[in-house]
Amino acid sequence: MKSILKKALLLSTAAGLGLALSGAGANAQGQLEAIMKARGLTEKDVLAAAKTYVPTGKRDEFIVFSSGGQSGQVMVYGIPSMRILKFIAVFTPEPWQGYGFDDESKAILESAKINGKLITFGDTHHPAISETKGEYDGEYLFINDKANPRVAVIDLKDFETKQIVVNPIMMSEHGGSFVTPNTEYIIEATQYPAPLGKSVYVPLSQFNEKFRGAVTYWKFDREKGRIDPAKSFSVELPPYSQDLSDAGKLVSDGWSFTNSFCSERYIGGIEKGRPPFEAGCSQKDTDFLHVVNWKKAEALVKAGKVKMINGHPVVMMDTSAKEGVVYLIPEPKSPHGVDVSPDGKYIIVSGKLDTHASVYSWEKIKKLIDAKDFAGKDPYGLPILDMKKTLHTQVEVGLGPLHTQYDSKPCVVYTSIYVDSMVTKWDYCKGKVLDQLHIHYNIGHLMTMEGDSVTPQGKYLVSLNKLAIDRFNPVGPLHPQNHQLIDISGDKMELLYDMPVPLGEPHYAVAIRASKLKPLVRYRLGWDSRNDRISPFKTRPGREKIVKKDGVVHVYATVIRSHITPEIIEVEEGDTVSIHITNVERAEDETHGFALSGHNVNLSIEPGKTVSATFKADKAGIYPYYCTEFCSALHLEMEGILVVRPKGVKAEEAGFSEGVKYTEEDYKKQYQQNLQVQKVIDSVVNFIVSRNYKDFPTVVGLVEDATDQLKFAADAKKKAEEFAAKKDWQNATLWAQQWFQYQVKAADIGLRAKTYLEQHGAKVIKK
Ligand code: K7E
Ligand code: CUA
Repeated sequence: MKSILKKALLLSTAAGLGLALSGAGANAQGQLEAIMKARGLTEKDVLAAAKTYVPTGKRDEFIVFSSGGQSGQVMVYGIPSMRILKFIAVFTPEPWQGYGFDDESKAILESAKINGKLITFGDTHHPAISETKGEYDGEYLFINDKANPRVAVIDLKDFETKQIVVNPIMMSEHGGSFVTPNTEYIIEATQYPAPLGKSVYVPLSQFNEKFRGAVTYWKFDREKGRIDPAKSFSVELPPYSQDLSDAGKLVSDGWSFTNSFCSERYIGGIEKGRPPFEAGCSQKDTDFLHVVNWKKAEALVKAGKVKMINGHPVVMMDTSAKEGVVYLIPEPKSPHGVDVSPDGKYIIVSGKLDTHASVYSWEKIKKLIDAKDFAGKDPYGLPILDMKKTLHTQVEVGLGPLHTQYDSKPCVVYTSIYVDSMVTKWDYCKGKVLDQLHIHYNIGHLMTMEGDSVTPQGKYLVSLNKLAIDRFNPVGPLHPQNHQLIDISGDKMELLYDMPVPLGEPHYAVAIRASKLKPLVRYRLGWDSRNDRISPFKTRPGREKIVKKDGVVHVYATVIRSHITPEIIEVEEGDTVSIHITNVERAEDETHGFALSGHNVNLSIEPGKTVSATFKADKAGIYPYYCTEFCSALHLEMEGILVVRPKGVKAEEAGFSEGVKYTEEDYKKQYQQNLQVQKVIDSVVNFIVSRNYKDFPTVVGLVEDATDQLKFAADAKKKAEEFAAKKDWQNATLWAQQWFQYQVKAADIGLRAKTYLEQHGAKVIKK
């Protein structure tokens, strides 16, 4: 460690790592050197650590939404730390969030049945963030299910899935979700051809005549935050095995682009000695890029020039050929990704079996279309443009190029190279390679910050890899997936971090500047978050009740630290029970869970939320229920019993027996203690209200919560005094103890608020 450079590097790195260097500089440097030596770290490692480490309490600059592949979920993590923040349940039940367990979210999964079958997984591929004028606006997220053609809507106010729509005419898809620049539509394109409609039989011999592809434009109703299937439509395409899609932007707005990889229209049958799909689908040197004028298609739908298939309007190919909706452009062999540049002027396509990335010019394409200058027609009458006349350039980027993402620097792009396992950085304006970086191993998609918006943010790139092989500690034959973080701020790409993903194949991801997201911290009291409305089962504290209506026992319950009300629910064997629980907390992060023994009931109830669980109590017995989140010191006591009486057995008043017999002395002791505690609370309250606490929303929330707890304390105190007046020392003491419980909670919250104010420099406003 001699060179000055090295020393400077170590010092700056140490500062980045948050080590205090002032005064103890030499000491910290010595420590850092010792750690590097002991752990075998190079300077490059330490620099990478400094670039990715986010100290405790600090937050990430970008938030990533990654496909969770076969898990049917979406993974959320931060950049540069790569810390996972959440898995959003979408197509698959997820117990922690109660998704697929509460009645409200079960209804979402049930609305997405296919031919009456409940599908409890999804093969998620491409997340897309809603856009306004081509910029990510951070309001909604969409994701597709390739296996069972469906698209889901996630609201980024609470990161919950609100809707799943089933494609009415496709049997599989892949080219979704991609949004148009103002999120007018969410694009979903087929993958494997099939007759349009739902489960239509046609013999394979009629493949060319009856099998079809399509692209669906799902209308997004921003007011409602939902897709409007009634205003959505599709455009019929030839059975070419369509692949990825992208929406045009700015100059190419109103158009969309969809690849295909089997314009050979080949059908396999390896079991009968026919060459397999993979051979048959790569015979020709080119496939077709579909260029679709969706604005024109939209007008044709409005004019009724469609065929209704399964109740859904489809612009058929003959109409498209006549009206100029679909154009085809040859593209090199078995392409995969198609990515429109931020200015909308170029479309980059990569052929998996080629070494080139092809840059098409929108200006050239548009000129040919306007001049009706076609090179020919396909068997379905769709016009074909001359490939050479539409190309801006082709660049040799490596073997097996897949996807391309844009940098903040003009003309700079990154393409994933599958076979060579690397990222190629190149200039698509001048058509030259700038840099190449090997990754581990077999990259699929790659993703830059806001990289498919009109204003990419540069800085970082994530490589989403298919294999992890030797990167991590082995965990059996099923390896984790690997996201690799790459620094793209300089001329050379630098690999910074490997992140194992133990979830599913992460096909694609999108990253948004964290400051654009404005999620809620709590719901309005009684909120049904799955339907975004006040729940008809909202229950206020003190209004809990059990009522039998139309043969169903409805339990209107509340939860708050540290009890579930009611604590005893008694029903008869065979009863249908519907428990509606409202979390009446207003405190941040005070979620309660609800698990009931043996009935597959498991709920997550965040502050303000109301959720329901309906089940049949079909076997007599004693079934404990409890809160599953360690929410307070007396969390284990947050319990209750479902008593299921055998049929015909009369209800019996519970024979309550307390463990301890309390005396007047016990009561007085507890009472005096509580008065002392109240003094402590009063001093904390004084501290808070004498500061400008209203300037701190977090503290305002805590104060509201503490005020609630103190109200409960006052109620309990009153009850204790009433029993004391009757000389019922047993009940008087128990209520005095309950009063104390509320005081403890209020004090706990008050102290949190006080600490927050102290740490955030609150000012004294009155003495
Ligand atoms: Cu390349 Cu589905 Cu976009 Cu996988 S996809 S990699
Ligand atoms: Cu609520 Cu534990």
